[in-house]
Amino acid sequence: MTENTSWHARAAALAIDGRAFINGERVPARSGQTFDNLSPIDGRLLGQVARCDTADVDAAVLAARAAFDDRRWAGKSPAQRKRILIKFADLVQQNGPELALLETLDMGKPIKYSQSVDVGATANCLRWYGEAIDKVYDEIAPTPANSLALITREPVGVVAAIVPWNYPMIMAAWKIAPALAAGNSVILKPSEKSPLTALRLADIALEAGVPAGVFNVLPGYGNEAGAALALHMDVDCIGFTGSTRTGKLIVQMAGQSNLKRAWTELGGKSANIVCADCPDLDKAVAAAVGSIFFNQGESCNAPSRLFVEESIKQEFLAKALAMLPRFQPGDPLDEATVMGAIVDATQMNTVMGYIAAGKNEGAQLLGGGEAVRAETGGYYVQPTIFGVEAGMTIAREEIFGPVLSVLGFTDIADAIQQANATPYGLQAAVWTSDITKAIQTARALRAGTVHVNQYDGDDITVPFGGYKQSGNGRDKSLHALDKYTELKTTWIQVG
Ligand code: TXE
Repeated sequence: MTENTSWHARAAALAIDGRAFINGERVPARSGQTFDNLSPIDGRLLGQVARCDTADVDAAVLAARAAFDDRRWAGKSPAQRKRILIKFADLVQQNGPELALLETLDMGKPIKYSQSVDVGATANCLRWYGEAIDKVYDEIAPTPANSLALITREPVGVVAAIVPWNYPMIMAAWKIAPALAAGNSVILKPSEKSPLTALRLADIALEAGVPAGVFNVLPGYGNEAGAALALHMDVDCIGFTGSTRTGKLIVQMAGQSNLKRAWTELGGKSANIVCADCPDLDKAVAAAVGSIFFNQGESCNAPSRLFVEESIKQEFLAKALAMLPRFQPGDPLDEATVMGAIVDATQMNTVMGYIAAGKNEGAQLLGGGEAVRAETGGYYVQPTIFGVEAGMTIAREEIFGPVLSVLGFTDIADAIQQANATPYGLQAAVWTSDITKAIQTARALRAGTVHVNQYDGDDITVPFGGYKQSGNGRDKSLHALDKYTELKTTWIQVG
């Protein structure tokens, strides 16, 4: 049996449990309602998933609040929470093949990456915050001698995490790991397009020793379960990753209700600037192409705007186009596939709509541009490269698909001005051999992360998040703990 048939065989044998997870138990939605969970690989019905709404949110918040108030989790020492989170990470790794398969079936990414990237990063994130939490010290303020002022961090309480479908497990882990490490109770709402791994994470957390009520998962639609969480008067904090449009609603709903702390990680239109003095053109081409087509282009930090200095643009484009064949979409369950299916019909229509807009507005289609593999019943789009002018729709708006927009520039000041001319500010990159130019450009780019002479440098130790309408707050690194803790001052009279 080849790997390919083996993944197909495992997929056929997989039992899907789409029930919610509240207070340590799998339960149907209070209303009894479910929705169809379809695979973008072939349109196949994977199973029914609980359609949670306000009643389920109320039940989960009640359970989370009770768990927080009786301190069954917050009251554990950081070293105890550490042990449980590390066990949670180990179990994620042990269940890796099943979790990878669920992720691939649910959102269409290649199995090769679900295993190596998504499972690995999720386990690593849980382990990292587990290991970190008993090494974080509080502070004593430099007050007058007759006082002792302690500045301590306390968990914020009940945290809601609303996450998207592009990296379902990783996006969940980036929020639940620091929130749980800090002692909060958590309610996770996965995207309706990809709820399966989040539900399995809840089973695994319980097995690892996270007490009932501390971690709850509510699958459902954004305007039902999601909005009920954002509006809830007893949710203390909400961590959101998704579109800028929904991020604005989340912040509004937080303000309309109890002013819960609202943290957002939103869209991007990241600029990748390649100067003529780029130290390694082949590496720059491979990074530009590999990073936009990774995950079918469904990455908020994808470098979707490529700026190439005019003097090397033709050479660069020739090399980029030569790489397209290796990114042709294939069966996500085949281990050789590097680009899989678009998450659903709606998203594929959005992507194809942008491709049509590019053609209509006179952008130069250099490669790709077609939907393919329709005979599978799934949703696949060719890796696509357009030569564009600033101002065209596809040069400005986030497409969230495998579409690269290429622009030119004459000097670095021009490149910086164009790169910053966007409402987004998630990531950016500059390729140059000139260290002064690299640093000055990195300083001038308004983005949460600026890459220099690479694009994929990243790990859990560094913050991730955006400037401007790419959101506020930061996931990953010790800084993420700030979002899920309150600062308390305790002023003690001494003598
Ligand atoms: O995101 P949504 P969608 C961008 C990307 C993509 C577009 C649409 O441009 O094309 O968003 O994707 C929940 N109250 N990104 O529609 O709608 C929803 O159920 C509360 C960028 O999937 O923002 C899901 O759990 N919650 C991004 C989550 O919000 C609501 C990743 C994200 O969904 C809600 C994903 C509401 N009213 C998409 N409406 C990135 N930066 O990584 C929806 N939700």
